[in-house]
Amino acid sequence: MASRFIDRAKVYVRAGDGGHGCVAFRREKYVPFGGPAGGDGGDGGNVIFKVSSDLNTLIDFKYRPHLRAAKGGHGQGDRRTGKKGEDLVVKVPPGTVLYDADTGELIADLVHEGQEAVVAKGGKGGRGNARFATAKNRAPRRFEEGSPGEERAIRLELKSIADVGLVGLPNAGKSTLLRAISRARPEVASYPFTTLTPHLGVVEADDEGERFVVADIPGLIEGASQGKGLGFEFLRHIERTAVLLYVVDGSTLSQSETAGGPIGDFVAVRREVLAYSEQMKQKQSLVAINKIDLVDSNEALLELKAQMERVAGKPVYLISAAGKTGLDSLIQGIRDVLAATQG
Ligand SMILES: Nc1nc2c(ncn2[C@@H]2O[C@H](COP(=O)(O)OP(=O)(O)OP(=O)(O)O)[C@@H](O)[C@H]2O)c(=O)[nH]1
Ligand SMILES: [Mg+2]
Repeated sequence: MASRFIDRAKVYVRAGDGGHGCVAFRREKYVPFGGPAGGDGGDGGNVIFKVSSDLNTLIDFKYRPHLRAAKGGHGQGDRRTGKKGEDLVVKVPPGTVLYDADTGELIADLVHEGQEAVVAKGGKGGRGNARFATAKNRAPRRFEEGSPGEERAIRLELKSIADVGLVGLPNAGKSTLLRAISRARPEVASYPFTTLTPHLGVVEADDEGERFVVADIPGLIEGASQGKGLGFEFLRHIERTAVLLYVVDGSTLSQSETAGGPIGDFVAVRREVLAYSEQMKQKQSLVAINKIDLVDSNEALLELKAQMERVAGKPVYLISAAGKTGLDSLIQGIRDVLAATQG
């Protein structure tokens, strides 16, 4: 299934109305006029948007443009309060910015996993007649209606979809790397084309809250720009990232001589990426040689690094995504490049 990557949406949200207060009287044997016993209405549910890194596009909103939270229940006799309307919690991907569609006002910038914003408040439940009894009026028939839930149109924008795009052959370990450096959970498997849709992960780059967003896309193969494989179409998802990170499988170094090895793989992927668009040529990039845990010779690795640096003309990092080695300096390297592109 080809998934569409949607980065803008407009939705109409409506919080639940508050329930009405109730007018009721106690009915007791031998008591001609029981006291007022109408309970309050329950509050209406809120509409809440909440970040979940399970999502990476706004596509769900295309199919669900109207979102409503539940109404509060009406009050009942015996002073029973109406049930509170359940909140409607709507998941959005990290990096979703919410605006009031009518005024343009910024409502929230939702970045962190679990971060949430109440976008429409539920109405208050009305008071029942039990609350209006006074010494003078022991049998009030007065009650309040619940107030209506807030209603508004909201524009969602998935901003800076990612800062860094991962590119590489299928099986290079892109998804493993994203899992190792963020809380995103793209599938990982030992066969090519495991990743079929883009995934985003937020990398916490330091303790001061600096972070960047990394996009994992399906692997690219030679001839991708002529339509081979899957990956080419997905390059558009990283067209707006500031930085590309080439992920190269370093373990092919110790395998047969048949393929081009890590250098040949890098050159092939870079050719496809640059064939995609002029924009790709403007991007800063870095190279990570992955799976170094599978290479026995340290000497061979350093040799490969030096060679790769000559061919790529960029910083090259030796990492093991699975073994979580070399990741701190890679993250630091990405930060430096990002800082340079922003500054
Ligand atoms: N030994 C070792 N294996 C790794 C490492 N990184 C990834 N792998 C393995 O390589 C295989 C492919 O990893 P993925 O992360 O799915 O690769 P991918 O680049 O996302 O692949 P596609 O989604 O198909 O493009 C899996 O079996 C991983 O467990 C590593 O650092 N060391
Ligand atoms: Mg993958």
